[in-house]
Amino acid sequence: MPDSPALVITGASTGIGAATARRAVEFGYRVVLAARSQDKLEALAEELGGPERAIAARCDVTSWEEQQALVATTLDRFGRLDAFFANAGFGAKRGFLEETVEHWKAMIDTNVLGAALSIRASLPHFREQNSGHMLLTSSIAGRRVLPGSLYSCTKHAVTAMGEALRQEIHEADIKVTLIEPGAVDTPFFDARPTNALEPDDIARAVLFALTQPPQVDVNEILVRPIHQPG
Ligand code: NJP
Repeated sequence: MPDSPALVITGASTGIGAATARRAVEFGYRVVLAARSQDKLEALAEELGGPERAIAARCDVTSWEEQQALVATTLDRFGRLDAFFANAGFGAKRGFLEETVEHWKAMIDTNVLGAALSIRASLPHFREQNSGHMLLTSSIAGRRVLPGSLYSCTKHAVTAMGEALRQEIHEADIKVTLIEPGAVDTPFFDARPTNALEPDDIARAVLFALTQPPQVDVNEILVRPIHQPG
């Protein structure tokens, strides 16, 4: 167990992040669970086997200080950092006259700046050890433009960020994977969607990317539920 690889997951308190944590532990990872809801993170860490397997680390991804502290905690508690899943994010109603300006700012800060800060916090360590794996949750909405969707614009930025990072570091032994879900039944939606994927469907895609041999860099995985038209 002390030599098991360490995976940081942001947005780990619910949905895709929590499901990925469960799968990752099953695959032998130690996980650092990050989000703002400390109580949910602690309950999940307990479920996953306690401090030797899973640590709850409160982190608002919009804070540079908290992202740096998240990486420092991982290295301090587990002695290594092998992969970072930048997954925290949320949406907004479609329509450029919908939502408040404050909601827009928080969404852009979380979905775009938060992902960039996760890269900035973990990359020095990946560079130093010349290995590591950065995974980013984009979306089908990061591949297709949706009418009136500023959320879709944030996810296009994440898709671009993954490719920009890949091109920057391609000579290093560092992998970059964009995860692009279609509709997934999570608290992301106020009204739960029908005909959606389960969070574990995306978790298994994340583990597919994580468990490839060293020479394989899975750069994008787009997963729709069957019958999703767009
Ligand atoms: O949603 P949900 P998902 N700092 O609401 C956290 C994308 N996606 O699992 O901080 C740190 O269950 C929040 O925790 P808390 C989506 O855009 C989804 O579906 O405690 N963490 C929670 O753990 C997102 O990027 C669908 O409130 C922050 C997590 O983020 C990712 O999948 C489709 C935070 C959100 O979990 C996971 O979303 C798609 C902050 N500032 C892409 N703000 C879908 N569900 O259909 C939020 O294409 N969190």
